[in-house]
Amino acid sequence: LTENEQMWADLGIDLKSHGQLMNALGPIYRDIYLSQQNRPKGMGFYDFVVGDIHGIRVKELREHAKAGGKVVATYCVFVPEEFCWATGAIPISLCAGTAFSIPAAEEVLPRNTCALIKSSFGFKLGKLCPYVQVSHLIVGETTCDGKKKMFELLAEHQPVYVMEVPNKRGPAGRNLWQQEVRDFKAKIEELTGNQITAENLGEAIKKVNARRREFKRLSALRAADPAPISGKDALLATQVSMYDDVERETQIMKALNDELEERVKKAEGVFPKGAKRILISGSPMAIPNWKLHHLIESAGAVVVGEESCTGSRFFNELVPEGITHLDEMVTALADRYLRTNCACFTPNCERLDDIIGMAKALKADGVIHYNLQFCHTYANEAIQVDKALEKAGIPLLRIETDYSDEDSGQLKTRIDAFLETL
Ligand code: BJ8
Repeated sequence: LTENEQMWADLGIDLKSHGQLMNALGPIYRDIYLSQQNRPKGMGFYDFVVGDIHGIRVKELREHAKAGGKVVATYCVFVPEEFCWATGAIPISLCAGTAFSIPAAEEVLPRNTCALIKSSFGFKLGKLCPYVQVSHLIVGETTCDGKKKMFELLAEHQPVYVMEVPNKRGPAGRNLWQQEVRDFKAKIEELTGNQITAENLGEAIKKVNARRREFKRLSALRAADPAPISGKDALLATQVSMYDDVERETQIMKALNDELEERVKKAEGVFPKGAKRILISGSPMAIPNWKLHHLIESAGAVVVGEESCTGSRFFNELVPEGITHLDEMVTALADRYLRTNCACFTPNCERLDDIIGMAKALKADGVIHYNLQFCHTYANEAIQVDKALEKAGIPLLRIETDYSDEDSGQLKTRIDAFLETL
């Protein structure tokens, strides 16, 4: 066994299936990513990370665990990562973006469940993901019914803690969420044996904000025409930063942004000036889900932004800094997370404003609404997105898909036809 294989075996991974997954990912990454022209040098880090996707970072997490540290896994941007960093735990967002892990999940879950839920559950059931295996606690949320019930099943295999997210943002919803955030804080303190203080939480808030600021900077740079970076690369940076070390990511992103700034000054881009510009809006794209970006960019357009949890909802809102009283800090932090404009809220008008605001700021020619099949919240909200964009005069294409490649031909035809109209 290689060093990695030994580590995976120690973590209880099914080496045979896992080997097939790794063998499949290499060529996909080469086709989708390494085939791109004129990529920023700063993407080298991400190529390196994906080249050893279940190796180097897992090793770091394992060493952290061996030294007594905790690893906390999440699926949703509602879970406040600052509490983890404050107590010396490492938060990681789990992969849920491949069809490969779905057959294992379909032995248990109904087939008409969203691919993201099936993929995450399948990673555990199929013993395919070393990140799941290395985690001490999985934190779920009640954002949608499918996920909520899946977490009950997941809890039969690994410790799971579920945060309740309210359906409405009014005073009652806010009170509930404030309490949920305080309960989660207590849970993390209990898990790590470390107290959260104004000092360590203040530090954590600054660290996570610093990474958010670099992502906001990246987002602003993508407004340039020609676009200095492909949508695929920007998406990858977001996906990786969700499970990487927060300070390292800030440094890597800073260097990447410095490079992109130079490109913008020289009017250098990855697509010719005037290429059609697309904003994506909708369900998150968990790693390694690069399907829609790849289809759009293969058709000659460029993705300039993602109104998504693997996009703006991950970094747009900062937590206020400079508060010195711990309880006030926690209140401000909870309020920040409540401003995540997820379709699980009713109403969720703020999201419509975000889409229009981003489309204008990024000079998008059109919006593609991305909906995972069987995701009812986003599918129904898409009707309102449609109306709002029509009123704003912004063209929209609505796409519903999953992780398989079966519909690629049909999607390509629809995307080509949409681009023609822009
Ligand atoms: S804050 S978008 S990460 S819940 S796609 S599993 S909603 S059926 S992912 Fe999400 Fe948090 Fe909201 Fe963001 Fe359910 Fe829909 Fe599947 Fe979804």
